[in-house]
Amino acid sequence: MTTRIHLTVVAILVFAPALAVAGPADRFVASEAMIPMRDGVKLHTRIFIPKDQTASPPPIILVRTPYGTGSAADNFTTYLKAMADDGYIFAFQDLRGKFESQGVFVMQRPAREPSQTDALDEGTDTYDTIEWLLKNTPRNNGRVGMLGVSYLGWTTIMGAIEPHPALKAISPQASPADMWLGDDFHHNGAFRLSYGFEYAYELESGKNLTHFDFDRHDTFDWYLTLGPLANVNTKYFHGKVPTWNDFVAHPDYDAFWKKQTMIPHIKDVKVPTLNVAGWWDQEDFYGPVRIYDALERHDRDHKNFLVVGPWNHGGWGRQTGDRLGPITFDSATAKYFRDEIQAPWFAYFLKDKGKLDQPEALTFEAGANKWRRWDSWPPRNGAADKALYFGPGQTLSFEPPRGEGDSLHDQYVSDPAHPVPYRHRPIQPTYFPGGSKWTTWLVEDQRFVDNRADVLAWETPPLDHDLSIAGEVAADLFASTTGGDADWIVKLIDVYPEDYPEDWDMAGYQLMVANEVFRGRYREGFEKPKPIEPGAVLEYTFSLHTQNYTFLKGHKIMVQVQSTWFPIIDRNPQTFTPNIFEAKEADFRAATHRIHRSERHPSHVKIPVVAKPRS
Ligand code: PG9
Repeated sequence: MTTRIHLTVVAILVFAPALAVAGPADRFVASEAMIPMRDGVKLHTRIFIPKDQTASPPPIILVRTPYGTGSAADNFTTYLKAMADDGYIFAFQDLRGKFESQGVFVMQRPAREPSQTDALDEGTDTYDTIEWLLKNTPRNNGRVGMLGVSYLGWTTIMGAIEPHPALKAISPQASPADMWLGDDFHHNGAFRLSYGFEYAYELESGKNLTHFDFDRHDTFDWYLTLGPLANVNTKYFHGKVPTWNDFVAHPDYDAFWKKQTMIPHIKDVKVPTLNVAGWWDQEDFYGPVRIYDALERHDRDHKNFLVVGPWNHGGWGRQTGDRLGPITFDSATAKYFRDEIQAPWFAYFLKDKGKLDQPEALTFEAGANKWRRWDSWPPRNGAADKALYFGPGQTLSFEPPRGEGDSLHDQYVSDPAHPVPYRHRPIQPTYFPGGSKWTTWLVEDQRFVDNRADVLAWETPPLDHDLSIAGEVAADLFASTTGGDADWIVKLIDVYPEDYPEDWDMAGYQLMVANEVFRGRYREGFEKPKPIEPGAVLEYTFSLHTQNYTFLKGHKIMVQVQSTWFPIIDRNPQTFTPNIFEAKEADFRAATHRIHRSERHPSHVKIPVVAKPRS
């Protein structure tokens, strides 16, 4: 096999014309290769070799993508600039079945079981690619690194489950870990409709990417007019989008989703790993922290690290990172990451350069606008959980509620025919080429829904001191409904002072700091949905994930609860139907939901309060 691979490479290197790339990639010679995998399928790979032949032999950086490699060289202007300046061989590869690669694309192809030694997965494709690159790129130093954001972060971690011995450092960034529990396609069983629909179509309508052709700019209207989810296949996809069919066939957390997640395959830290996440990542925040956590359980030799910055999805790879939407951070956080963390990380492991000054976890504490170093994440010491209880008159306080009685609740009518928009309308298609506010929706001012009758809010008085949190935020709701099912959406919000001369646009701004949705039918287990008994007060506890944030003196803390978040989350019919993807129009009914706040049913949000905020 080796000889065959070798010959193929030579042929490609001879026949593919070497292109001199203009601009920032000027110092590379670019070529293309079709790299054969063990089953004979060839994967298209763009290779950039430094022109400078006098420097010591460079390591190889491998990036594997479903999104095409045509603009790979653009990475040298920002995301990979510091590394390009330092001198690496870069290889960007199309996954099986995508763009110019042969084979069949499978959305997040599951890792093979250790016993399936003849099976193929992203790990074997990575292995075969590394083997080829080592033998066929001139002057490489025999070491390989991998990195990438999101799907590319996922291929990075998948490549490290049964790694090639030359793979010496990786950085999976915003990689999804579990598409049903918390990443792109579902959160706690609630289906991420607009993302799931648009992404599945985009990736699976052809070898290249194809945007779904909406007939209107505000997709809020489009999805509402769509009606029940069954109409997707009847009217648009006609059973031709495999991932959509999987959504329909696997509404619950069944073997399909459990096989797709790589978490059970993580049994060791085989390669030094720099996990990267953004606090306001609109796609995959659950994943990178979950992967860090899974690796950490096996990290005997201290090779596993975490960095979380004030970024949206992949925000560390673009621009300077001194702001996100209107929120400012006082320093160039993304540039800092690229120059002072990412580049030194790979230089240390792949070039023996410098020393590693990487704390176990490095998090950016927005509000205080400072980087913090931690010995563990979430911190084992230094923060204590405190409950913020919902009270009468829309108050929120650390004092538990007193008394009993039916009146100790707040209520709203949640109507699937009039769902709450998850962001300001118009809601442009997710990846609309003309510009979409998708990328910053998590930092939008929540006042746009604050006065709706179907959004409840409780808030503290202005804080008389800075209050910092570091660790996990969690919701503990006691709720009842007149329906047979309900979604519970909880948002922890920093309310800026009304008097804010620093920036009047920010006066009274409601910034989401943590949030999550929970589909009520799964309160007793994700594998088997159960109807909610109408009128029964039930407890729902779920994580709003970890955060490191300072609510500044004079700001208020608010919690909002609502039951629709459309169209990022599909509408819960609120009548129990075993599979919501097959629900009928008549199943969608308004219901009255109550959030209880009595001594016996003290709804609250738990926050990890840092004992002494550091300066
Ligand atoms: N969030 C995207 C994704 C990753 C993996 C699977 C599905 C979607 C991405 O940005 O790549």
